Amino acid sequence: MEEGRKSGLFFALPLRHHAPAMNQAPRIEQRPSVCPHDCPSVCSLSVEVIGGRSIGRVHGAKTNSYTAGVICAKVARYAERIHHPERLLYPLKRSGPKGAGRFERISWDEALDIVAKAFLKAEGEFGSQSVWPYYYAGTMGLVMRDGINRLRHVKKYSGQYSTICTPMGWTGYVAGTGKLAGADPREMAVSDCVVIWGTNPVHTQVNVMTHAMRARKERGAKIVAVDIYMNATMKQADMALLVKPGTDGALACAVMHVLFRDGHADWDYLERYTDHPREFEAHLKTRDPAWAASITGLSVEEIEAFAKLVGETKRTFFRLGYGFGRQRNGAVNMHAAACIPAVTGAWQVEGGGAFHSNSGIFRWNKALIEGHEAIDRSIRQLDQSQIGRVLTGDPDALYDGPPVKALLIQNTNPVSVAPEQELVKRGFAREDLFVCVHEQFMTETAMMADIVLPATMFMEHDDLYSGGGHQHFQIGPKLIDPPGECRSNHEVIRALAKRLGAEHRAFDMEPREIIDWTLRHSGWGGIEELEAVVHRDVQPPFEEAHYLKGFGYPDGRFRFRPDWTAVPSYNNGPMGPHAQMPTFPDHWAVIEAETEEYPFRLATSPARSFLNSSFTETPGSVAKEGRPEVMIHPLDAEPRGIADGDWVKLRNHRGEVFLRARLFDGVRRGVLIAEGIWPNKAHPKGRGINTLTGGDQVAPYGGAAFHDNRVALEKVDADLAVEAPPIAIRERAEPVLG
Ligand SMILES: Nc1nc2c(c(=O)[nH]1)N[C@H]1C(S)=C(S)[C@@H](COP(=O)(O)OP(=O)(O)OC[C@H]3O[C@@H](n4cnc5c(=O)[nH]c(N)nc54)[C@H](O)[C@@H]3O)O[C@H]1N2
Ligand SMILES: Nc1nc2c(c(=O)[nH]1)N[C@H]1C(S)=C(S)[C@@H](COP(=O)(O)OP(=O)(O)OC[C@H]3O[C@@H](n4cnc5c(=O)[nH]c(N)nc54)[C@H](O)[C@@H]3O)O[C@H]1N2
Ligand code: SF4
Ligand SMILES: [Mo]
Repeated sequence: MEEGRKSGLFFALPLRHHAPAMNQAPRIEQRPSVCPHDCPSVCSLSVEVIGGRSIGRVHGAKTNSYTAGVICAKVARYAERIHHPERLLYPLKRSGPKGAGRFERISWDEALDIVAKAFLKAEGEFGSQSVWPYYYAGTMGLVMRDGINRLRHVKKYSGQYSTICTPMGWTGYVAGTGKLAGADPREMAVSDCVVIWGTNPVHTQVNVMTHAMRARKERGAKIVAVDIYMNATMKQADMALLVKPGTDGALACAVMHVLFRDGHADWDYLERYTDHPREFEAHLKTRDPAWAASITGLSVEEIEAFAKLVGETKRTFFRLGYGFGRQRNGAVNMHAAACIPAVTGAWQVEGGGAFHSNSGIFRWNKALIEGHEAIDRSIRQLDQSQIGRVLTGDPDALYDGPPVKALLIQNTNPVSVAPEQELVKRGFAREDLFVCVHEQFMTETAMMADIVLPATMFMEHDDLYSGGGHQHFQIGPKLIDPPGECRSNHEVIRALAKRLGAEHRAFDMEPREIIDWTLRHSGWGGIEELEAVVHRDVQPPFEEAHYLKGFGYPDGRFRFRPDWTAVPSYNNGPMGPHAQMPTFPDHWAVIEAETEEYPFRLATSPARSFLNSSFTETPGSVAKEGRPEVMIHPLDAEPRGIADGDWVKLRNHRGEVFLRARLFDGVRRGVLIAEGIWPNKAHPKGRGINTLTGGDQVAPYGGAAFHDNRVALEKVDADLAVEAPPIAIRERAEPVLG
């Protein structure tokens, strides 16, 4: 027995669940699967299934050329998550005040009846749009993730405008290319220079490192990283460019200034493949390295050296991440970085060009999964990132429509991960709000529910997965039976549909049938064909991936000067301060700049051993991450009397958060980094890092600027113990599996 930290959050983990009984060796089979988590790597897995009942080690599949046998440590030890003694096993009904954590076990029928009754009541009194199905990518399986939209559409419940992750990155990239696809990411291995920009793959998508490091090892390629602190990826780079948060547009402009100035612009390519290259060159005249140095904090020499490297290395691969998009000028900065290979013409060679996401290559026909024929365009699309505003009745966030009276939540943990936590928590505490949460664990969102339903994990149901960071798709089949009474998302949605009078043929189909239909209607053959090859590689041919037949716009030209209100990506209409967006790439000064009252810029970058809020429940990951900390430059700490390990308070106009100081000279002065989304309750006074982040919409199509927050920093003298409320479940289930 291994003792976890006991604070109500961390639990004792019995290790016996996959230990075989004496002298009776269970059969161990290696079975293929796919990692379901919200990670661009979508790794192809090989899972040890022990005696048909439990799982052992999880390995990266060697047969998948992108996974290449490598996965992250937290998924390699997945046994501790799937066989966790604190998994939810039975439907629960709240038996105390909201959020007090008192629940009692009830039957599935009773639970589903209560949920259906509450939804029908809300619909009867306030209209169908007072019910809001709310979900995200806790699982990336198409059936289990997106099936909730079928119920939504058939019932005309409020829509969800999904903004929490991708709008700035996707929009900025597509503004240039016209399509969400890029050079084959495996080509990083044959590059001469890999620029890892605004992503920390050592933490967030380890396979990028596999391919980039191969290029260094086999051909002496240079690795450049651009980030705002000396994170694990920056430490491995040959050239680490430490910029101030939200200044990447300036860096990109200065690089392109030098490329034009020094004759590294490929004019044949520019004339043939891009819009307005002459005007763009003229626009960049004033954006020289000295100008960018004053904005980015880099030296003129660093900028010149980076530009020279890129200019002299045609085979340069730009691996553009999500992180630098999470600034209020993030879409502009992403677009600016994506312009560089269009200036050098790097797109023309293998190992050159840019990549952000391949989500545009799979062409999934989700009509059946999501019930597209039932879509009613007159239904409002509530902003996912503004859930705090929506639930506290902000008329703008509600589009002046009815209040939200009932929530159905799957695959996401907003009472942790959404911005403006003070509003989120106030909203969830509403007595007149009915909340049903379908979860694997008693998350902070589940704690606020009226009804909690136990969910299966990926190895306990069938689903179909495709990789945003590569080009494969694969079935993740059911490998073992779920513990207790866990049911899959599909089972819950179809059971609710029945009670709510929602009709659609997919409610009567099994996941495998839905997968088969989806594959066939997307032009990829059927489920059996896919299973025969395990994973399918649908990388578009070189000419297409490198846009040699033209970019994704009708005239085939890359856009240096996009129409920001007509980027073919998101469709809720332009929002945020889009009218002020610069026409050509630039430094757009709309970030939450420091002020006298709030002299620091805080970013909330991902932790290696957590995945968003997932894995904060596994002892292995918690032990690796330690405790909530904020990285502070020693010279910023010293005048405030802050020593390493001291309690500090971060405060802004949204709220305040207590955590420990970690003195680190790998951050710039004036910048603070808090890695990981710890549960609110892991912080004193139950206020987590998203207390400080904003839900205002980033131009041009919304999104949350998680890494763009101004804050004040001060030392706190008190010894702040973390108060974690106990969770009491009557008839608490015994740990599964013997
Ligand atoms: N271990 C782990 N893996 C994860 C996740 C996790 O939480 N933990 N989350 C998953 C999810 S949902 C996603 S979307 C992906 C995201 O993965 P990434 O694409 O890597 O994006 P982020 O993780 O948001 O941030 C990446 C880096 O951007 C930096 N950054 C922030 N602001 C700026 C800036 O203005 N300029 C520059 N140059 N850099 C900046 C951050 O410090 C961070 O190091 O990762 C997925 N994988
Ligand atoms: N401060 C800060 N906040 C952030 C970010 C940041 O960088 N900084 N990143 C943001 C980003 S990019 C994202 S994508 C969001 C993600 O935030 P979330 O969507 O909350 O992310 P996850 O932790 O991946 O998944 C949420 C839940 O899904 C559950 N789940 C998994 N599989 C299933 C299933 O099959 N069925 C059911 N019913 N539940 C399941 C898991 O148990 C987990 O509790 O967080 C955002 N919040
Ligand atoms: S790197 Fe990402 S996709 Fe791969 S196993 Fe880890 S979390 Fe899953
Ligand atoms: Mo994300």
